Amino acid sequence: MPRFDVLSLFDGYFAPLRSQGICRRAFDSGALQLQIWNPRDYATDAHRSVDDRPYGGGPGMVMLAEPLERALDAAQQARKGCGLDPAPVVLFSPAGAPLRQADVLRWAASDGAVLICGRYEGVDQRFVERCVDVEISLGDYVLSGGEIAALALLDAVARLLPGVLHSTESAQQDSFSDGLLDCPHYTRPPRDAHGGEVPAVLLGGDHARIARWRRDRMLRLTLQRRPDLIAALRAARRLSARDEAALSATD
Ligand code: 9D3
Repeated sequence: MPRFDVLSLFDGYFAPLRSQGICRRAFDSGALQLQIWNPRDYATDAHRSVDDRPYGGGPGMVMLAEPLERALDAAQQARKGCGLDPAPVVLFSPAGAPLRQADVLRWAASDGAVLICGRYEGVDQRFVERCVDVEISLGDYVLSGGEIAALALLDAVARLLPGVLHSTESAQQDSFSDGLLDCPHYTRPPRDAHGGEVPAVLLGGDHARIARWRRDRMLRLTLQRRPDLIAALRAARRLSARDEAALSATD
């Protein structure tokens, strides 16, 4: 049952997580705990400053180490009060390692973390060196801050927690398909108003044939759109001779 403490100047981002969809279930059942800490509440000057101009010049502002450090201490103290050990400290940053499902699985099985959402151009490096254990990015595009990345991590973790999805089934499915893009899905009617048809194999009851069809579609779609994922599976010797045959089929 992980607990996450989030340091953010914009706590409004996190309210919908508690009130909607799958994530709400995770909170309602107690499977996921979340507390938001605003570094502004830990600023010490009259203006409650949380940022200042960068030494050396340049655009934008840099988050002050001091309010972050005090907010982090408060979060770790609160965790200690709940009988938890000090948590790993995550900083969301465009310079971090991209978040992967394997990481999400580990966070879901952990006691959680303190998640720090940067804003402005970045965070004073002295804070990063003293306090941060791991830097995580959401991908190679520019966001306005770390909040969306923190939400992505929390959402990805929440759906894996016991009692949230039909957890065993869907989460296991994730790891079956492990490393491949998903196959197409269909539901009723079998022929829609635009003449769109469901592939015949899915309408028959031959489950072995259906499983093969799905695997083949996953393999071919992944080769088309994410050849990097196919390369990774090959390098890990995770593709069978049958998989390779499906990948070289031209029909
Ligand atoms: C050229 C300087 N910019 C780096 C790309 C400065 C900069 C822009 C935007 C520094 C920080 C930000 C705010 N972004 C995040 O805090 C962030 C982020 C992102 O922008 N992309 C992907 N993942 C993440 S996680 C946190």
